[in-house]
Amino acid sequence: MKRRNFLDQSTIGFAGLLISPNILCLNKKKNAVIDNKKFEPFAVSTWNVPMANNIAGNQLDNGANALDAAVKGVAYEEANILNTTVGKGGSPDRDGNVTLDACVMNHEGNCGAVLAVQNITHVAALAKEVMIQTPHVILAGEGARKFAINQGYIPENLLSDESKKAWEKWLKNKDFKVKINVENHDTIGMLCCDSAGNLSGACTTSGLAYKMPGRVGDSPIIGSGLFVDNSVGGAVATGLGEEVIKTVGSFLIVELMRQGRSPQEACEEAIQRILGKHKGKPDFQVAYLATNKKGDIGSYSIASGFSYTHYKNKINKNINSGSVY
Ligand code: SD4
Repeated sequence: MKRRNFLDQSTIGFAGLLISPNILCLNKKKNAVIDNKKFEPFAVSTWNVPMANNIAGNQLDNGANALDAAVKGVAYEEANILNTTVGKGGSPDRDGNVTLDACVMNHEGNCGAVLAVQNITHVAALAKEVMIQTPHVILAGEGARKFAINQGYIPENLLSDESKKAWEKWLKNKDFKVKINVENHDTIGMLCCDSAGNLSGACTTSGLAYKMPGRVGDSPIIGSGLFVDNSVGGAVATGLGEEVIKTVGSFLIVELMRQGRSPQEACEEAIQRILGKHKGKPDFQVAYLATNKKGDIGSYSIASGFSYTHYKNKINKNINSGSVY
């Protein structure tokens, strides 16, 4: 018995010696595959913004993290004087002052926002500074401007000659119902996924043209203009901010995706949530863009004319969104 025991044990031991290295090898291989798992990075932005989205995509391909890529991507539109809805060259409020709104949110659920900031072009980067450098999430108005200057931002005149002319023309009739669509658009909301599979986003705007001084829309409001949950996905909004805020649109979309809706289904349901508050065809536009962790994209708007830009595998293309009307 003793001998048999010895043999049994030694057989197990020997077999163990034979098997263990293989198991270790397999485990090592398995771990190596998990450790090295690379996600295919992508960037997606509201509207037709080939340059901004391409910048973000290239940043991601070169190893940038999702937040930095989004902030650098949207910075192109912030500096683009021809874009009259974002950054420098943006449309002013009724008094002729350009006031900018922006926010960012990263894969850890951290966020930062700046509201109604004057004289600072790159407000998405400033929102990121608020997130990183301060104990706060939101800085507004003069406080945000002072913070920017302390951080080394150079104050600039944001009112371009074109935007000034358009405002002076507007002053003659003072039409307070400014439409937001393809002819008067470009608030940029961008969602990026980096090669580590982390999602982040940025949203930046000059807001509604000829708004009341002090008015802030959805774009810098976390949950309305932008929301990211790295375990689920992200969403961004454009259009009439008041309607997005009332339904906390981007948060709603992420929560719907958490419950199992696809990004497309979630965007459509969020649009229906707004429409449910209005009788008949509304005279305003709201559009949503969303992604889940797999990189499935959804988009939907009330009125036709909304599109988004998508970058993956070095292909950057503009895609028309579905709409209710
Ligand atoms: C706002 N949502 O301030 C922004 C405007 C916008 O394209 O999206 N313009 O309400």
